[in-house]
Amino acid sequence: MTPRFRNDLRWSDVTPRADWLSRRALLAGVGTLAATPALAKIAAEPSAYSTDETPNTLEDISGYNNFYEFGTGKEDPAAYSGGFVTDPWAVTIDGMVDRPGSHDLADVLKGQPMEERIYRLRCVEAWSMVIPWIGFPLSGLLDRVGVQPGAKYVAFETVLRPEEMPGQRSPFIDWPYREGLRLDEAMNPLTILATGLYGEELPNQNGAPIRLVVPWKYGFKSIKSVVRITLTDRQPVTTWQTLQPEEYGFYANVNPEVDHPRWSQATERRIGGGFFAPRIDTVKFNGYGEYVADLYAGQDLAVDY
Ligand SMILES: Nc1nc2c(c(=O)[nH]1)N[C@H]1C(S)=C(S)[C@@H](COP(=O)(O)O)O[C@H]1N2
Ligand SMILES: [Mo]
Repeated sequence: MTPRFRNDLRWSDVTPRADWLSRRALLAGVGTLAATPALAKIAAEPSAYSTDETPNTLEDISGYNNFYEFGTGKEDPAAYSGGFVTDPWAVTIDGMVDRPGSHDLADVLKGQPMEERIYRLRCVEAWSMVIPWIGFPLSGLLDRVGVQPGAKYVAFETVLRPEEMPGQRSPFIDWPYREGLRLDEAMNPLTILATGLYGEELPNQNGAPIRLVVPWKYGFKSIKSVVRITLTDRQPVTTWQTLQPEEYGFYANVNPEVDHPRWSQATERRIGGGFFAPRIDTVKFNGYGEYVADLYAGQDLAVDY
C-alpha cells in the first residue's frame, strides 16, 4: 500500500525548533523531567504517512496520559513512573512463529528502519492529540520471526511489575494489560512499534521503552511497555473488552457513527487548544480510512465495535 500524498514532514518542520528548545529549557526548569535521566536521541527518517497538523507540545504529550499501571489520573503516569526500569528490556515473541524466543531490545530493533510518524491519537474518552512518534513497522519484526500460515491474530502484553507500577497493586484490572490485533491489522504499514517521540527515547509515561501505535483505532489499543508478542489463531483476550464488553470491543476502530454507550463519539477535544477551543469533528478511522477501510470490507462496524 502506498500513501497517496507525500508529506515527508518532520515535527521540526511544523514546530519551530527554537520554540521547542525553549520549551525543553522551561520543562527542565520546572522540574517535570528532573527525575528522568537524559533521554537519548534517535535518528529517524521522515514518513509519507505523517500528518501536517501541528503536533502537541511535549508537555501535553508527556503530562496528560492514560497508563493505569501508574494510576488512573491523567497526571499520575508522569508523577509515578520515574522509577520504572526500562533498561535492560526483553521482548518475548512466541506462539505461531518459526523462530520463537526472547530478544533484548537492541536485538528487536536491529535492522528495523526508524521513521518519524506524526500521527493523530484519538482516545475513546473523546480527546485527541498529534504525536511525533519514532518507530518502525510491526510487519518488519513479524517478518523476521516468521509468521506461520495458521496464525490469524497478534496478542500483546505489558510488563507485570507491581513493585515499580503502583497501579498494578490494585486488582481492578486483571494485570498485565493485554491487547490484540488481527494479523492483517498488525501487518498494515500504519501499525508501528514506537521507541521514541520528538526525536528522543520515549518518556516512561508514554510506554517506554517500546509500545504499539495503531493510529486508526482508539488509543487503548496502543499498548505500552510491551514484553510479549504472541501469534495465535484465536482472537486474543484484551483488557478493556474483558472489563466492559458492552462498551469496549476488540476492533475499537475510531468511528463517529458508533457512539460509546455513555457518550457521543461524533466530536473530540484536541488537547492543548485551551478551554474555549471548539470541539473538532471525529473522522472515521481517525482519518486513516484510505489506508485501512479495505480491511473491514463486508464487516458491520456497529457490531464489530
Ligand atoms: N499498558 C497500558 N497501555 C496503555 C494504556 C494503559 O493504561 N496501560 N492506556 C491506553 C490508552 S486508554 C491510551 S489513550 C493511550 C495513551 O497513550 P499516551 O499516554 O502515550 O498518549 O495508551 C494506551 N495504552
Ligand atoms: Mo484512551
